[in-house]
Amino acid sequence: MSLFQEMSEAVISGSAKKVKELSEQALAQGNDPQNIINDGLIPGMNIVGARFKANEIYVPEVLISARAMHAGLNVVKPLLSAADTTNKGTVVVGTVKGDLHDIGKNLVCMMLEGAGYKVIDIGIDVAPEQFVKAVEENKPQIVGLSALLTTTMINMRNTIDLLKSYPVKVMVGGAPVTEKYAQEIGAHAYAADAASAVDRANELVAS
Ligand code: B1M
Repeated sequence: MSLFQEMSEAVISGSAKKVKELSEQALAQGNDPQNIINDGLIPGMNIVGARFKANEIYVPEVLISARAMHAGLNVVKPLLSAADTTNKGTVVVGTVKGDLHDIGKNLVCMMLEGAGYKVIDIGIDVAPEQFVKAVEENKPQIVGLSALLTTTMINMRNTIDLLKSYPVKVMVGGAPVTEKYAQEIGAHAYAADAASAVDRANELVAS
């Protein structure tokens, strides 16, 4: 079994200690931090997602795997952030109201930081008014909204409506979100994954 397969298995079995050790080992072997995320950590979490969907595992197991995935992300995060120290702009990022999913959002934050943005992560279950407050306080160029539930996507629209009078661009993403939905609710950009979020942010600050 390859190191990345072992890492995926450790995410699936929820062994945070093993995921941390394997992530450190992968870095010591000279692997790119982004490959560790894309080829080791995310595939494991994808399998967890499929099993959760098929009712083969339940919320506690998913949480244990999520914690294991975070243990790996914490190992690679400093290296991603060190990759580029230029400040390309400020991005306020949060998961919308009613939604507690933060793994994808955290990845997006890490990738943006790694690409040279100042990221203000305002957390999960963020009400539209809290996004507005963060915009007033931090004057970002971009606001990033994440949603993982079809029931909370509506809060992207509510947030965008409130932000219309502010000079910020809004980027949206998350598993149920599509390009079409992003256009319908008036978002300036849609990103399907964390790497594309960096591309879209670069386009938004250049426009
Ligand atoms: Co939840 N959950 N969950 N869950 N959970 C999903 C999303 C679900 C699809 C599982 C399923 O049924 N198949 C389903 C949603 C169904 C739907 O709405 N259509 C679901 C459900 C139903 C629920 C609960 C309602 C379950 C319950 O209690 N009965 C509940 C809701 C809680 C709430 O939020 N109010 C719930 C709870 C949980 C846990 C707490 C157990 C846990 C979250 C832990 C945490 O985040 N700290 C959890 C998890 C882990 C999942 C799955 C298994 C994995 C999500 C994940 O982290 N994926 C998920 C199933 C799945 O997606 N396969 C599921 C890995 C992550 C890297 O990907 O988040 O998609 P993702 O992020 C990607 C892209 O989407 C994108 O980039 C990221 C990196 O590439 N992206 C952006 C994300 N945000 C972006 C923002 C951007 C740009 C790109 O710009 C700003």
